[in-house]
Amino acid sequence: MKLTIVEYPDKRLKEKSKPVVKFDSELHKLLDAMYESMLSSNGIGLAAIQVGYAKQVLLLNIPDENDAQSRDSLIEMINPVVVESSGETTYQEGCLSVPSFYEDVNRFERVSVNYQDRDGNTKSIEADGLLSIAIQHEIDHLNGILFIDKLSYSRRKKFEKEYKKMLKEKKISKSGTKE
Ligand code: Y12
Ligand code: CO
Repeated sequence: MKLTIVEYPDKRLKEKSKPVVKFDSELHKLLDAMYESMLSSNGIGLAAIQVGYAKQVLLLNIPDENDAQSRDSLIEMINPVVVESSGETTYQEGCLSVPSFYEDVNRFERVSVNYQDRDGNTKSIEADGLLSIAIQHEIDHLNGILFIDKLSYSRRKKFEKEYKKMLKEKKISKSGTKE
């Protein structure tokens, strides 16, 4: 299954994802295809809506201290729910659906999350650091929220201007012609 990353301002990114009820081979196929897409795009987190599926499914693959990503550290979360959160932290985030843009976002420092694995088993995790930030970023996707929605009014305005310019330049370089 070949998946394409959905990019802002695609309206699908505003959709609320639905809980998964069937833990079957279709779900496993989606998870495996998402993993391939995430790795080939140099991502460390991906939600199903970013490849056009409005399902409560996300992946996290935080690099180790040598900046290497291994399948052993892949976390697949189905139907995740944040049950506890504490502290505050700020991190410069990026998103495969908002290419070439990075901005500081405020998040909880630590979160505890209940979720299900690909076979429907109930799991829980306590996270801090980059994993905690990535979990919150990806769960936001399941609720139709992008990290750019968390920016101040003025930063968002600046983003919209820069992003529009970037899209225009991309279009020109693809067509090879100027207006
Ligand atoms: C901290 C903050 C945010 C997250 C969510 C997951 N975000 C990503 O995985 C972002 C990946 C990303 C990859 C890019 O591509 C390359 O670096 C080659 C990228 O660059 C371009 O789009 C040009 C931007 C974002 C987790 C933890
Ligand atoms: Co994202």
